[in-house]
Amino acid sequence: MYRNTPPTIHLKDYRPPEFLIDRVELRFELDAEVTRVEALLQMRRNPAATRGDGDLHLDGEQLELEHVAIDGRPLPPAEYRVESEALILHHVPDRFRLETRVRIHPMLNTALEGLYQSGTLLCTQCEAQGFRRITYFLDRPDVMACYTTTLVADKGRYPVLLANGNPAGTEDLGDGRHLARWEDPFPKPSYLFALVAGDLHEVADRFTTASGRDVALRLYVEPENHDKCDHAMRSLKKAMRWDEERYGREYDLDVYLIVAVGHFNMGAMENKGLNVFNAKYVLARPDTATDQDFLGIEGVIAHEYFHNWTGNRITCRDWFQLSLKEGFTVYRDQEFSADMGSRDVKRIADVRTLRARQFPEDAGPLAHPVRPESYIEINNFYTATVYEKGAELVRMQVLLLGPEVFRRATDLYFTRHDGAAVTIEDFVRCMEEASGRDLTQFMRWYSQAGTPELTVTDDWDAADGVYTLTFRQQTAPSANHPSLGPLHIPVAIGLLDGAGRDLPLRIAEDTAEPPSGTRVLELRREEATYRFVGLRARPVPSLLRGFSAPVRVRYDYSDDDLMFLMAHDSDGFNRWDAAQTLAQRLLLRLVAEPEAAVPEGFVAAFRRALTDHEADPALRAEVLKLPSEAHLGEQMAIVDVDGIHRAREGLKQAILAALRDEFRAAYEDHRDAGPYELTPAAIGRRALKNLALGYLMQDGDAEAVDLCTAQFEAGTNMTDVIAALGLLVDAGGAPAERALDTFYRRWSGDPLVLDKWFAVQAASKRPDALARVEALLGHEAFTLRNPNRLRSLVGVFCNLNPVRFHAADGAGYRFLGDRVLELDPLNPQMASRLLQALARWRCYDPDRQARMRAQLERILDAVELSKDVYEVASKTLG
Ligand code: 0A1
Ligand code: ZN
Repeated sequence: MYRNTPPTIHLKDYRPPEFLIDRVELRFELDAEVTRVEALLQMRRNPAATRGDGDLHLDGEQLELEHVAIDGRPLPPAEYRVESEALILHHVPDRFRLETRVRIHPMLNTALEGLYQSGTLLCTQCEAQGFRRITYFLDRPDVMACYTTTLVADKGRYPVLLANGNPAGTEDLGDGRHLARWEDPFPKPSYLFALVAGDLHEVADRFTTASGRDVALRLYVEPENHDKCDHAMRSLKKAMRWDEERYGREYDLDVYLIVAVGHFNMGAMENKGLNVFNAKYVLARPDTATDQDFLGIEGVIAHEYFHNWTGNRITCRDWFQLSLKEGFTVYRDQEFSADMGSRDVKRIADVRTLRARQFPEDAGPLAHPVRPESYIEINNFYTATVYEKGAELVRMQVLLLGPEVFRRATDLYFTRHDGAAVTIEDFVRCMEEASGRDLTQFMRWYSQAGTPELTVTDDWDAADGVYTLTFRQQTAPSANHPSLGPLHIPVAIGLLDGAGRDLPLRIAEDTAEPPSGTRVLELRREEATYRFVGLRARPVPSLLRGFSAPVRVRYDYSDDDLMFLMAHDSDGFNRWDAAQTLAQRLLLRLVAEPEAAVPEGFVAAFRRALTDHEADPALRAEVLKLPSEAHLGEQMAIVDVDGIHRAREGLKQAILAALRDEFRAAYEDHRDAGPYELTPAAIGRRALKNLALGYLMQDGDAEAVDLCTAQFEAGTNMTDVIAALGLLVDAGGAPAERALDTFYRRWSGDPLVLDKWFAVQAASKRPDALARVEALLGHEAFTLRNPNRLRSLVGVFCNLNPVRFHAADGAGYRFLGDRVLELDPLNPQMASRLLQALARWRCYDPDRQARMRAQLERILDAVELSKDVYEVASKTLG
C-alpha cells in the first residue's frame, strides 16, 4: 500500500543480477493459518554482473523472518537488515549457502498471490512476483535454478501434496502428518514455482510422446467435480500431439499435473509440470458448460501446455519481454484451436476480441507498446496488447516468412535458447537468420503504441486496364508514445471480378507469374502505390484478407460493394468483415438520424445470409450478429450511449419485422436432432438457432416467449439453457422471474453455473439492471473474495452492459468506485482490472466525463492505495 508515488521501473535500467542461484531446496510445513518455509539457496556472484556495494538484496513481502544463516552460521543482527520488501545481507562471500526460515499466513492472503487458501485447498500463484511472498529470493525471471521441494502437512486435511517436477518419494511421519518430495530437473525462474495441497480427486491418463516416452497425466479437482474432467483431459492430449506435429516439441517430465481451483485471479498458470487452473477452464459437462466454455477450456489447456516450451524451457529475461512468451503462446493456441475446429470462425472470434479489447486499450490512456518501456506494477501489464496484439505480431512474421521458413526459425529458437531467459530481439533474430530477411523495421511494431490506420484509395484506368491501389499508413502519436516512423505491414489482398471470382494479381513490375487468389503486399513506407495490370473491368478490392495486420482500414466502399463481398469474397473472414462494416455503417447512420429508413438492400443481404443453406451455420450466425454497442461507441468521437442502444435495438426490430418467418425456420431447422454433440457443426447449429431465437425475442412476442421458456425448460445443455435464460431476463416479467428461480434452485450448489445466474442479471437490458445488481451484492452467494463471482456480477455489469453502466445519472460509476475502494485492500489485481472500465472516460459527453472523473479522483484520494490501482487511476486521469 502506498501513500506516496510508487516508483516506476524502466526497461532501459535493466541490469543482470549480481548473484545467481544454482540450487533451491524448499521445505514447507503447511498449515492454513501459519505455514513455515525453509529455503536453502546455493548462491554465487554473477560473473556477468557489474559489482555493486557488496550487499545482497533479496526480495520478500509479508514474510516473518525466523532464522537466517550463511554456510551454516546464523547471522547476528548487524549482518542483515529486514525492510518491508527486502532482506539485505551485508558483505556476503562470492559463493555460499543461504538458509532462511519464514512464517506466512495463507488464510489471510486475499490477494491470491503467493501461497493462499481456496476452499479447503492450499495453492500458489507466483507470476509475476508472488514467490517473494513465499520466501526471500531473487524474484526475477533471469535467475533460473533447479528446485527440490518437500511438503509436510496433516494427512487428513491434505492427503494430496503436489509440487513442480517429478515425484521423489513420500513418507508417513507417524504423527498424523506426511511428507512428499518433488524434484524439478529443469532450471526455472521463481515465477514458475508451484505447490498444491488438499483433498483432491485424481483423474489419471497417459500419453506416449513421439520418441516413445511415457508421461502420466493427472487432473486434480475437488471431489464433487469428478465427472467434469473428460473434456479437459482430451484437450490436453490433443495439445500434446499438436505441439509435436507442428513444432516438433515433446513434453519433458514424467508427469503433467493440472489442478482446478475455485479462487484464481486469471485463467490459468503454466507452472512447470504443475499447472494451476481457474476451475472455469477445466470443469465441463454439457449440462453445466456452454459451447463457448468448452472451447475456452480447449484453448486455455493448450495455452498452458504450450508454455512448457514457450515460456518455461525458454523464458523472459525481464518482465518487459512478457510478450515473448505470451504473444507467441497465444498465437500457438489460436492456431491449435483453428486446427481443432473451424479456422474462419476462430479467426473471426479472435479479431472480435482484438477489436473489442485491444483497439480501445491502444487508443486510451493505458496504451502501451507490446513491449512496454516502463511500469509501476507489472500485474497491470497482462493486457490485451501484450497478449493479443503480441500474437498478431507473431502471426505477421509467419505471413512474411511463410510456414516452412517460420518452422525453421522456431526450431532455431528452441535449440539456441533452451534453458535461457531471453528477449524479443533474440526471437526476431531467429526469424531473420532462418529467412535471410531484415526485420529491423518490423521490430518497430514491438515499440510503437497505437493502432495504425491504413487509408486506401484506388483508381481505374479503363483504357489500359490498370487498377491502382494507394495505401497510406499513419499511427496517431500520443503524449507518451511518439510515432517511430512507418511500420512494415503485410497486407493480404484479392481483386474480385464482376462474378465474384478472384482475379490474377499482376503488378506491372512482376517478372514471375502472379498469384491468382491472395497476394501479400509489404508496405514499408508511409505511402505506397501498386498498379495491377491486365484487367478487363474495374475489380472490387478485398483488403486485409484474414486480417493480415492489426490495423484499421479506411476505404470508401459503397454499400453495394460490401454486399457483393459479403456474398462472394473467397476469404471467409472478409465476407464476415464486409457484413460488419455494412451493419456498422447503417447503425451509425441510425444513431445520427433515428428516423432514417433501413435500406431494402440491407435486409435482402441479411435474408440471403440467413437462408444460404450452403453456408456453414456458424459463419451465418457470425454474419448476422450486429456489432456490439461498445464497438459502435468506439467509432464515435463522443459516444452516444443511449442513441447507440436505441439504434441497435431498433435495427434488430426492423430485421425481425422483415425476416420473422426466416428466423422461425432457421430456429426449427437447426435444433439438435439427436443427442448433444460437441462438434464444430453442432456448435454452429446451436449458435444459429440461438441467434434466431434472439431475434425472435426482440419484440417480446408471446409466442417467442413460450418458445424461449420451452427451450429453457427442456434444455439438456447449458448453451441452450443460458441463451434462453438471458433472453427471458431481457424480456422481463413473470417468465423471467420464474426461470431465474428455477435456475437458482437447480444450480445453487455449483459455483461455476451460479456465476452464470449472476452474469445474466448483470447483463440485462432492463432499466432496473443496476438496482438488481446492487441487491445481488447482498445475496448470500455473493462475495467479493471470489474473482469469478466478482467478474460475473460486477465485471459483467461494468464492461458488458454499456447502456446501464453509463446511465446519465452516474450511478453506475459510483457503484464501480465503491467496489474498487472496497476491493483494493483485499485484492489489488482485481480492483485495478475493474477500474479499467473507466479508461475511455474522455470519449463521453462532458456530463458523463465529469462523473467518471469524480470517481477516479475519489479513488486517487483514498488514504492507502495499492500500486496496481494507483497506476491505473493516475494514468487514466493523465
Ligand atoms: N501466465 C499465465 C497468466 C497469469 C498471469 C498472472 C497471474 O497472476 C498474477 C496468473 C496467470 C498465462 O498466460 O496463462
Ligand atoms: Zn500465457
